[in-house]
Amino acid sequence: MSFYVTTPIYYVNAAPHLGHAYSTIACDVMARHMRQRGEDVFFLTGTDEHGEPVALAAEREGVTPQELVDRNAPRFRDLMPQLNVSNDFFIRTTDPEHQAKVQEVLARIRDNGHVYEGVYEGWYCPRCADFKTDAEAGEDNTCPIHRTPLVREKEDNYFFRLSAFQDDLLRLFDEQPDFVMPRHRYNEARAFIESGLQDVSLSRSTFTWGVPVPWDSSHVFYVWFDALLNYYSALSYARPGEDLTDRFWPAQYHVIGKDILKFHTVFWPAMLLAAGLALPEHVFVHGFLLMSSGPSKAGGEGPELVKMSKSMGNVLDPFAIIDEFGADALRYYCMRDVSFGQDGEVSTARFAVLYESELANDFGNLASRTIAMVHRYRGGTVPSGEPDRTLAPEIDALVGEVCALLDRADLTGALEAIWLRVRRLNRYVEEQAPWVLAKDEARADELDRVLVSLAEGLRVLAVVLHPWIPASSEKLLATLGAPELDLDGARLTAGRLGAVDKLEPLFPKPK
Ligand code: ME8
Repeated sequence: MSFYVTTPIYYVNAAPHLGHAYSTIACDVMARHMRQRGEDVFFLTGTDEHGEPVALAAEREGVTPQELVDRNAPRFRDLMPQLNVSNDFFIRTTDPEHQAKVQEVLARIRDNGHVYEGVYEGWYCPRCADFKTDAEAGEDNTCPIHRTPLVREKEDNYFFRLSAFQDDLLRLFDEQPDFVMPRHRYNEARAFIESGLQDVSLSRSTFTWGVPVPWDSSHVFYVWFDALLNYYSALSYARPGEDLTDRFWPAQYHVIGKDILKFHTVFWPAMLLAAGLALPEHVFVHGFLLMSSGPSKAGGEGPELVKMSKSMGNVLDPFAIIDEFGADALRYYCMRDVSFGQDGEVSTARFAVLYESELANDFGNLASRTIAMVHRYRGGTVPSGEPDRTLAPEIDALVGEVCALLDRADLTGALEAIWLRVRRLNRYVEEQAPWVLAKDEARADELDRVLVSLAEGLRVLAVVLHPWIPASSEKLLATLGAPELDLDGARLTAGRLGAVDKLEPLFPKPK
């Protein structure tokens, strides 16, 4: 089966921050997990490079928009290996192939009768690149997300007949109740549709930085229509000489933050219907990472790390964490401390607590102790006997639970299920007290059973945890001499392990 997952494509006029890392890590967990299930996976991320904000930023800096995006896009591209993210392609909306596809699809939408020429007059937020309806315009005509003044725009535009899709969209929401996840976001999107859809601008004519409208050279496409199509266009040119569209379209999951819900759950399916293209299975809308102190953050922004007061010690800088603790620690923390789908507060203090109590103590120590005991009591070779029958049902059930949870994109719930087993194995060590068994030759079989159970349990955990903490998992599996990652093998097995290496602490104390 194919599995196609996408992140939003990020604006290049600001630097990458924790919010961008968050969505990307979440998609990476899903992609890596599905690869472990043997699925044919394609994972896409990239940058959104057109539109007014980029044109204005370039003007301010005295460079061309192309120069600006060429300077900034690599910062996002370089973020991926830093996060140990396994994306299959990185799309830039300035790629000529993308632009040609945008023109092709939007011309088709026009040929299908869903585009007309008109005059737009209304409110616009340059930071959202969003035309706000009167109902959306906040008090005193400010942007409800950014709380900055909206601009009154009047310009000749081509319009997309969004209003004509109201009934089709409601039918989609009826027939596919998990089209938008989680449920409260489904309700929000549905309420927006039910409140009545207005047609939206498809093109802009007051600036030129965008994909040219093929039937009218004085217009460029409105940046959102250009950006959304990245999910479709990428498949046609990600692999030179090969078109992956039939293999991966439509996506199983578009993962987005709640700030861009309207575009993905209303505009996007309407556009696809208008173009006669298949609709994605799910749009998963996650919440915001919030920081408790410092200046309050407007809802549409990532945590404004730079603006926060370092003296308050609450700046969660992803790059500083990666430098000091490695990408796994950041990946784990983001997926663990904020329930995926909800808003949640993050802080350096909570990071430190979870790093020490869960990664270093619960998991790291379990690994160190187990490997050390295999060396101390059995010369570095895991005994070949059967693992403990009292442990097997609980450990062997894990992989099924994790698969079921990830089928619903419950990335936090799956970590919780895994951690119950980490704790179970730690209790097992205490209950069995191998150091006592080791003193009694007559109990050598019992000690063998405990050691093989622990080593195998650890192997199972490392396999299942791989999507969240890939580097540590691979290190541990290499130590155990069992590098295979497929989930079919994530069950306690006799005779699977043999000689093991020494293991440096997986999550060392901070310097
Ligand atoms: O909106 N917490 O780009 P963008 C969690 N180019 N996630 C956050 C976050 C936070 N505090 N802040 C940002 C755009 N994000 C458009 C998208 S898609 C066709 C075009 C994440 O650079 C979250 O995924 O503003 C949010 O939706 C996205 O970054 C916005 O990134």
